[in-house]
Amino acid sequence: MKKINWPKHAILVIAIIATWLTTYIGYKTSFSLKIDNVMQEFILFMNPLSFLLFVYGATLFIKTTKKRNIYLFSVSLITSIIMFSNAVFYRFFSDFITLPVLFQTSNFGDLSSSVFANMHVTDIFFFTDVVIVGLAIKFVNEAQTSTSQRKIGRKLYFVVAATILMVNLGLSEAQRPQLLTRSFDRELLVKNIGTYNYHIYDLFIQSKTHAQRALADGSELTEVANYINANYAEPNPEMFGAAKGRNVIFVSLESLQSFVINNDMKGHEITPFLNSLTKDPDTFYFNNFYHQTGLGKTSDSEFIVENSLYGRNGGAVFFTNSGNTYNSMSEKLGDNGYFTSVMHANNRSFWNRDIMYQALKIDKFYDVESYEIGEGDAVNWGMKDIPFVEQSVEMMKEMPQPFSTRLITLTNHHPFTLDEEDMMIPAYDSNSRTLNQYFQTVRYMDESIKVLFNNLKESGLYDNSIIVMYGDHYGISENHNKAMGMYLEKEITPFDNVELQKVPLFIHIPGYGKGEVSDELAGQMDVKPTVLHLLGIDTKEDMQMGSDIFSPDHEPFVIFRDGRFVTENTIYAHEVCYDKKTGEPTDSGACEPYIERATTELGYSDLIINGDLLRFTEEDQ
Ligand code: GP9
Ligand code: MN
Repeated sequence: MKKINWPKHAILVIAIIATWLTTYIGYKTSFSLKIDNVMQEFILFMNPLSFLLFVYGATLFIKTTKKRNIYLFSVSLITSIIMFSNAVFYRFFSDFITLPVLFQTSNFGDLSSSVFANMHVTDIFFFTDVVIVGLAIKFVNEAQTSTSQRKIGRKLYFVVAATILMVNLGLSEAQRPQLLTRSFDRELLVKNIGTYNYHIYDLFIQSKTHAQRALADGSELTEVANYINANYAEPNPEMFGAAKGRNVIFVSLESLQSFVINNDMKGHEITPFLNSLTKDPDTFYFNNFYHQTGLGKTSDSEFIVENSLYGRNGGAVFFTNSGNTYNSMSEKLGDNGYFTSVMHANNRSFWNRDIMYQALKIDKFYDVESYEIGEGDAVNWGMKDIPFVEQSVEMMKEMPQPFSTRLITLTNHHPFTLDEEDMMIPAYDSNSRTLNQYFQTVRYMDESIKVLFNNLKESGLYDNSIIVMYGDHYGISENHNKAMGMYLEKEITPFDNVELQKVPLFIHIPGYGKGEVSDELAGQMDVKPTVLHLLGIDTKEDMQMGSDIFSPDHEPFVIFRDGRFVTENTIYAHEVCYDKKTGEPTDSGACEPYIERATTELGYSDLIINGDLLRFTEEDQ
């Protein structure tokens, strides 16, 4: 090659462009990232850039050419190894690497045996940039800069890099609000902030978790156990074992709030099937039941139902503490001969479910790959609920019995969109499109539950099963208070906002005949002990915050993740104590004794999770 004089920093520019393009082409060829619009494609294209500018940019601080070149070459090599490893991992797990997966020993067996099988010759492509950088170092003869030039240029360079990062984050936030605070999906993270930034983010979250865990030694456990024992509620002898040996079919009713049950919207019944269930002699319908989720939304509801513990205050516990030891309902059911699973037609990495389900000892996850999504079967976030339940029942027929499964519905999810042919009632006409459409998607979900019941009956599974259905969290946020006020014909106060956190709970026991509408004040925390007791499984030794709703000792006290709470006579919200009957602020003395209890209980739950304390109970056993 003829020696030409290249501009200063030519190698740096070549390295950045080479790695940038290699990464982008890698995205397109090795991962199936769903891109819905041009903006998402643009974000995907730009997302490696800010990271590469920063990391490669460190060469601007290195004085000698030799060291600079070694650094550039190493960066290109490391980024290539990261992309290559993710590609190989993705072929097997349809997911990106997260640190806990590398540390979970149970995964390692799978990993090492499949790593080689999943390498392709074409993966050499990932190292294209390394070759390019190598050649550039060898053949490019770049001009040198003076020290003063260097300083000005450097500043400008990092301002540009930071600007690109900001633009990237801004566009991502617009596409996916709360992407980083809720961290709901690795695929979304990679699509929006890029693989490299994602790994830094993952490292940050995981190291925070590890530090807290390292400081715990199990001595806190006694205090927590004392609190839990003191609140234990003896099962109701009449209900204990009432459904012994039966299959359990949980249904997580997406975004379903109680205000629609036995209610109408301009004369249209919103949930005709669920309404009929409230009057059904085989059903217990709980109309004074609250969700207790935080930022982790659906995943928090799953966490609560599985563990009878609170999710985390910030971020989703499914992400932050998937490496913990738990004593989950699924594990207990497994120990009692049950085959346990979750059925949900979404990608497996969403909410980190694939990893967390291993920690919860769930035998199988029927994710989107288990479903056939035909023409017209998808809307909004994915598969429609009706084909979803139809195919789920088909798969249930094949499960070893007794089984426990959790169907997670999806159609009634924000922004509540529906195909014309699935609209069974008209939209509402407030100023909130969200609320207007909500009634229609709820109506559709109700229909899917009817299909579920019919298909279970046809399959022969119905008689030997119980069906436990609950709303996972609110669907209409406080941003829509005005429209909500119009529908409910009242002004929505902080008191009403607490009341609107009521979600339905149905426990349907075919053939039972003594069901009723119960106004026992309860929350999602209570589901685990209630259901286990129905199956005749003891929970006396369990580290759980809830208690059996059927128990005569069940305490009517529900604490929200954010510290608000509900008692028999009061509601406490934003430091105001409300009288439950009038909805008006009342003497704070009425709430006082519970304020401390709420703080203590949330604190103990956090202690268990942050310190991974249940690992110490396992060691005891
Ligand atoms: C995603 C579904 C919805 O798989 O569970 O999650 P959400 O946004 O409701 O937490
Ligand atoms: Mn949800």
